[in-house]
Amino acid sequence: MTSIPKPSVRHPGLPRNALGLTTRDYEGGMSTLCAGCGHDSITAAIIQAVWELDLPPHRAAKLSGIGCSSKTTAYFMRQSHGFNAVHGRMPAVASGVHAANRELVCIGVSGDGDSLSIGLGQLCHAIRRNINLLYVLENNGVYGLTKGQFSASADVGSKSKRGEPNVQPPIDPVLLAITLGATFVARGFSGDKKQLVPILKAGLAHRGFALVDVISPCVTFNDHEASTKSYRFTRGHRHELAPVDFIPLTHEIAAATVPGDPVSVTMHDGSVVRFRSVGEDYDPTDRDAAYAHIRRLQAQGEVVTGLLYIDERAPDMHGVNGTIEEPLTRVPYASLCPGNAALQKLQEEYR
Ligand SMILES: Cc1ncc(C[n+]2csc(CCOP(=O)(O)OP(=O)(O)O)c2C)c(N)n1
Ligand code: SF4
Ligand SMILES: [Mg+2]
Repeated sequence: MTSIPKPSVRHPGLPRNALGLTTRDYEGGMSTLCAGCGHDSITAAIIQAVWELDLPPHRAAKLSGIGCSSKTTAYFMRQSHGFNAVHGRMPAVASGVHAANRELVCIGVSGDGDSLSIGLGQLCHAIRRNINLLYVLENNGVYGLTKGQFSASADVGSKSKRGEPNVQPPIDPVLLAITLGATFVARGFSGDKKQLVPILKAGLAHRGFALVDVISPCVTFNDHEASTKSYRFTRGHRHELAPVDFIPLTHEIAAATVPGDPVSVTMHDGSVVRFRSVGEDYDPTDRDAAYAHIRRLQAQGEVVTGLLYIDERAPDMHGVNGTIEEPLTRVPYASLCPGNAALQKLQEEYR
């Protein structure tokens, strides 16, 4: 995807991470989105998360489909690998990337249109296979790029900018993912970077499919009075389940065992995700309870945010298929391909 390069001028005092890089080193091209679009705030949160994780840019692959949201992979990590797939087909490409090189950190960005209509089947099977992918769903309730038609995540009764009400029941990506057996499910708000950054870091550390649904208002087509995906509505109806801390392995892990700390989940790499209670008993490792809790608050008109469900025990796609630890991209061709004689023999068995 072509994008306008950013000027390389930077403040000499910018803090550097363990790799000696500043957040500016994790930026991409200049955004061409509308000023105030929630998607740009999510890009900023992704940049902050990968910078804090000391992720080497060449070890990441950015994948997306089509939409304003899907354009955003051009706006961060310009030194990473990238593939902008056709509409709704990002999960298939991500599956291929993960199959071929399991060492790459896959970051997928999609929209509610891209994910919940044309790409719904793709999303469901990527969840089912538990491919190792951070899947950021930038959810604004509309097809922003094609000028504001309702998407499948629009709530009943939510009105378009011209005043027509949506009458179709919505698909909630969070409930869908929990039902399908997703191993990491979270929801954030583009206007709350403080909450979103640790969620993204935990999603990146998770070994398996990590769905992060982010309410991301479309200021041009869906930020008016009668919209349930506007800045005002989301700020007024947001229910933060429990503040989330992500503690990478390199930090003081002992902090994870603070007395009264309700749930701490140790991730595969030894990092810890910690949930601090805010007065209600919420167990993000209980799938049925998580589903019921989200539904209950939804019925009260609340948009539940936070880390909603996590399962660090389930094997990812490579674990299920028993593939070798070494990335297939490093296996010599002669070992990958059995050769003509072996294939002929195999074919004979089916004659
Ligand atoms: C096969 C195909 N069908 C339809 C389109 C037109 N189209 C482009 S983007 C889009 C929807 C984008 O909505 P969403 O994923 O929610 O992204 P947003 O722009 O809201 O961020 C559609 C229908 C297309 N590009 N390709
Ligand atoms: S049309 Fe909407 S989603 Fe697209 S860039 Fe503008 S504000 Fe963002
Ligand atoms: Mg959209």
